[in-house]
Amino acid sequence: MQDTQPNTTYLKDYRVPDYLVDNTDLHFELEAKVTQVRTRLKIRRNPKAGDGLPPLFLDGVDLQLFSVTLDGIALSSTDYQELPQGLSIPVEKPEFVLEIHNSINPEENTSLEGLYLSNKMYCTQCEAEGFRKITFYPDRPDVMSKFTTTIVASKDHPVLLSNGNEIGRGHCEDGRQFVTWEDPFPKPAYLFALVAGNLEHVEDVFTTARGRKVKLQIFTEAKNIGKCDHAMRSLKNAMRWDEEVYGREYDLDIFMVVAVDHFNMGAMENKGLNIFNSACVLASPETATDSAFQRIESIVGHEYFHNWSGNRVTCRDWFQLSLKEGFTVFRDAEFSADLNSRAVKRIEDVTLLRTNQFAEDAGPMAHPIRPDSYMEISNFYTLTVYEKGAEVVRMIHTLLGADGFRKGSDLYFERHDGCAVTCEDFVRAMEDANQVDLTQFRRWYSQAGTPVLDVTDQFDESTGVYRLIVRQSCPVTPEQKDKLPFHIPFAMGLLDSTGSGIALDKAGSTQLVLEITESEQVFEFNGLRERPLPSLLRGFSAPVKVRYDYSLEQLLFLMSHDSDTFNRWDASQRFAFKAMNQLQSAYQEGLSLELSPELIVAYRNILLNKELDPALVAEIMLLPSEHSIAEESVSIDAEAIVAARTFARKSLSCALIDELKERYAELDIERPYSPNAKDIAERRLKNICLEYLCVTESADALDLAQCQFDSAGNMTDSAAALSALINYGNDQYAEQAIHQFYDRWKEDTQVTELWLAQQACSAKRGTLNNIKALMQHPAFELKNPNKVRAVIGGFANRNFQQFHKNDGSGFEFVADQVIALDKLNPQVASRVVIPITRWKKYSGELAGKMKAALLRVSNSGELSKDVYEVVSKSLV
Ligand code: 0A1
Ligand code: ZN
Repeated sequence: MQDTQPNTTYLKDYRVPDYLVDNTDLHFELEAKVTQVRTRLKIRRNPKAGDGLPPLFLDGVDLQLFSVTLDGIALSSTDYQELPQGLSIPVEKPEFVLEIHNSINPEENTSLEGLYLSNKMYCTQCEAEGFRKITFYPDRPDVMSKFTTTIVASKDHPVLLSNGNEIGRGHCEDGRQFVTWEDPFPKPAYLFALVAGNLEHVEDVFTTARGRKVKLQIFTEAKNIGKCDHAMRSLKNAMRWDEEVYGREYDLDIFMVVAVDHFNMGAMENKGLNIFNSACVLASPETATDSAFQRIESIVGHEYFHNWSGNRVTCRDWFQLSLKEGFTVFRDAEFSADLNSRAVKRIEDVTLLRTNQFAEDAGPMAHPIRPDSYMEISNFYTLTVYEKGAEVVRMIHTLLGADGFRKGSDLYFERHDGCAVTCEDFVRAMEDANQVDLTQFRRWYSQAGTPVLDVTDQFDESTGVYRLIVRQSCPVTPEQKDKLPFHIPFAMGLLDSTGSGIALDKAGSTQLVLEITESEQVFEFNGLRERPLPSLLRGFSAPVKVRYDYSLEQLLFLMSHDSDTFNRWDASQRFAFKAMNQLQSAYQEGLSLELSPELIVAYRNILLNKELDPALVAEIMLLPSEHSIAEESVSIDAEAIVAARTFARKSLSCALIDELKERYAELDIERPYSPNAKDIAERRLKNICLEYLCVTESADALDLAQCQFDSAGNMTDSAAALSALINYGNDQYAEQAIHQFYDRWKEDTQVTELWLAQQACSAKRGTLNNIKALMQHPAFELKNPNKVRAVIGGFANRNFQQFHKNDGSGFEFVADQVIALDKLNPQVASRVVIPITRWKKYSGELAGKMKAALLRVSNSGELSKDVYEVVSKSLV
């Protein structure tokens, strides 16, 4: 049991900082076990903080303190107080210089926050509160300071990097060397970065719209130097895009990116020195899949876009995290949509939101995009803050239109450049630039949960009047019972019986954005000749669930006629959900299963439709995942979900075997690899056909997979073939493919991670015994978050069947791993625990077994704040 309960921090308690730091000079002497840190801070009383001179509090965690000097005079240890969370120093003057000498131990730092070692490279991660693990400092985003950093290291670490511009370098008498960096832009400590290692780099130049030349460098270990081209291309595309779409130019003369193997998240936007998880930056056609190429493009864009939305204008406090993250995810999504297929990007993002963010909104950790409180801020880097936050920004974009939104963002950047601000400031800039009132819209920032729109309609043949009746509601979430109505932009159209869009206003528009603001609202359309078919929430214009009782025929009609590509796909999802629900019920009642013949006909038509973008065909063919079916369930019956989906896939593959073969053959074209939208779409559809064919486990199909495995010229095809062999081949072939693949790629970290994940995610291979064996494999490392995400995360999040085994062994395993990981890396542990926190949504014995596993974590001894918060909130 926990001895002391971690404190909760509340938004309502926000106070401006007592002191400001104008300058921060840092001096590091790097050593694996004892790194010396000397800090010189120019501090002054914050004029906005009131009168008097309260003690100065500096955050500090796991630091060894040697000395504190105030205006050149050494303080004795009785002059200040060393507390568990930092230093408290009495102050007598409104301005002073404070010098601190402390040491840290990067080698022992397995939390990967602060300064740590990855392989042999020193690197930092300071967001959100990692800087306090480097030195004593007011570690909060509203304290912005100009940083100068000197790094001293031995010759084994020839590359020494920090934020800003290099202003000096040289050799020390003892043979070590040093480099000094100066960042001219004041920044909060969370944007500080330092890297030291034996690194190589690729270099390029970007010329800004105004003709300034910016040096671009990507640093990696020598073995990865051939994997940087795609990231460099993506970076230049992002820089151009931000100039064109937002009028934002880069502001330093140099922009550096470093790839590290040990990283808790995807990447970090440190000023001028982005640090990336290797998996989110390194790619080559032989080693990276299409989705890795796309992930890299969007993350490189995301981190770059933060230079304005995050760095130039930052957050006042961590409750405002969505200010930078929601906005930046929206920016990166639009960037990817502009460079690739807009519809496919939207489908992918909405699928993620519906499956995982909706589940978060319905679970014990549900929170608004601007939370009111937290115990550990790292727990709030969530799909809600990021992805739902981006949807909220998108709704503002929809309500104001592209030009209005741009006016708003210009005003926001102009007003707040160099400042630490709030979500409220963002919304106000949007309002002021457009003279609109977003008072009610602000509820999206403060209310949690996924709103539901119940839609019904009426048509009066005699008058030609059609009415849409929309009722909104929002489920109860922790600490929020009653919700006020949201302001919801609801894009819609009406189709006539030929499938054409009906004119909805005098201008002849066939699509309107209705503004829903009341709990119940009626929208009237006049002059209709026949009952129309509504196409609702086009493009997913708001993060809500829409309930409308479509018949199968109507869904089929929308699938083939809706002018909104997203809604054509969405109709197919509704169709598939209906079929899957029928199968689930039949399974639960012990009846024999039969897949709706209409679904088979519809899927055959789609598969053979050469007019449709193959990417869309692929998305439709996939069928909703087990997790999205679970999310839709009132009470999750895991066994029935697996049975229904497995049966549906088998039935489809048997019924469509000839069509699948035909399309596979047609799409199996040899060509040089390029990660462009068209080729990616064709490879995706081809590999989905291959997978369906293998579902039949026929020798023919498995031969195809083997043949593709042996001859694939890129990792997308190779990995798809491996997956088919792992999931559907007989054990001997699967085993052989697994060995062969590992032998070929064991020196490549990214491919090895993929290899681990494929086994962990396989319903067939990823049994608990295999997972445990995989964790003993030399390729696995509990201290590396990517490996943990591949194996433990793969099993718990993407191996629905094995994780949910009726005996509860999957939950027990996850509990064991959380307990072990919490000692090493609390941030990772508190993510790994999530799949066992949603026990209340399960039916039957699984709920009890999941809760028991969670209780075991809860009672396992002293927990980190991170895990304690998630576990305790899930047991309420
Ligand atoms: N700001 C980064 C994400 C990030 C957050 C926390 C981290 O460590 C705890 C690392 C990265 C982004 O949005 O890309
Ligand atoms: Zn971000």
